[in-house]
Amino acid sequence: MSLDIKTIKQLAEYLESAELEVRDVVKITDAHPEMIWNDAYAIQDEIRLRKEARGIKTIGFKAGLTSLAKMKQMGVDTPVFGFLSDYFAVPDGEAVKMDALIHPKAEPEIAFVLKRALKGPGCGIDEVLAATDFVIPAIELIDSRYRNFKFDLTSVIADNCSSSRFVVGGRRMRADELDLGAIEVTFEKNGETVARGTGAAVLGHPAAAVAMLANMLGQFHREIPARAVVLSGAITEAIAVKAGDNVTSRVQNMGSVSLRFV
Ligand code: OOG
Ligand code: MG
Repeated sequence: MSLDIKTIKQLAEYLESAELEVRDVVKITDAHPEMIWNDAYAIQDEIRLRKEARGIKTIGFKAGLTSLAKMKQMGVDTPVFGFLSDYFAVPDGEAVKMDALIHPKAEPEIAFVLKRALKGPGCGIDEVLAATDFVIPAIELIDSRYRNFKFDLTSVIADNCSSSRFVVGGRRMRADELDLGAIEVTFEKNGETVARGTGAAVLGHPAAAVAMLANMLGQFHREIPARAVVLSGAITEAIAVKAGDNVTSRVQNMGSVSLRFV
């Protein structure tokens, strides 16, 4: 680590207040260019602890920047992970209030719900499929706390990888009943197709992103617990939304999931 614990706590407060007060902030690497990955994950963890101290439950994890489309869109080249708090989850079809968000973007994903804990290192696709209770279509709403949604890798990790809200819906399926790499996803905004992709866009297979997450957590001596929800990462680029918009992800054989914005 290159930052001391006091600075880590200050930066966690800086980023979490930006989220809670719905305002964008200057990215933290401007003042701390020496920051490394472990500093960034320590800040993210401190944000999680702040929330848990207020009674908010952590219900899972998200993998991010797991597709080429997203890495290109954001100008970074390595997958990352963040945590999911209980209040991030919104019901299928729900109206999301724009005044609680800074500049959200929506992206189609596949969510995994585990029946058994997963722990790296050495976790692969087969272990993930065996530990999965079911998979279900999801939309993640990301909302970077950074001005103009511009960041570098350490800044975005500290900011819990832009996590904000997510919804799951459509059909729950057993992961081994599907060829998740081959499933086709159509993402619509206001009834028009705005992006398309296949499961393979995410590291070749969405379960590979969950395995990567377990292996990354393993480096911190942590695991993905049983019952956790895991978002495996956007299959297409993220689409900006505003009040009045609605988005739907249609996933082959798995139904659809939607959100609207007011
Ligand atoms: C970082 C989060 C990326 C994904 O699915 O790729 C992410 C961002 O793009 O702001 O959630
Ligand atoms: Mg995402």
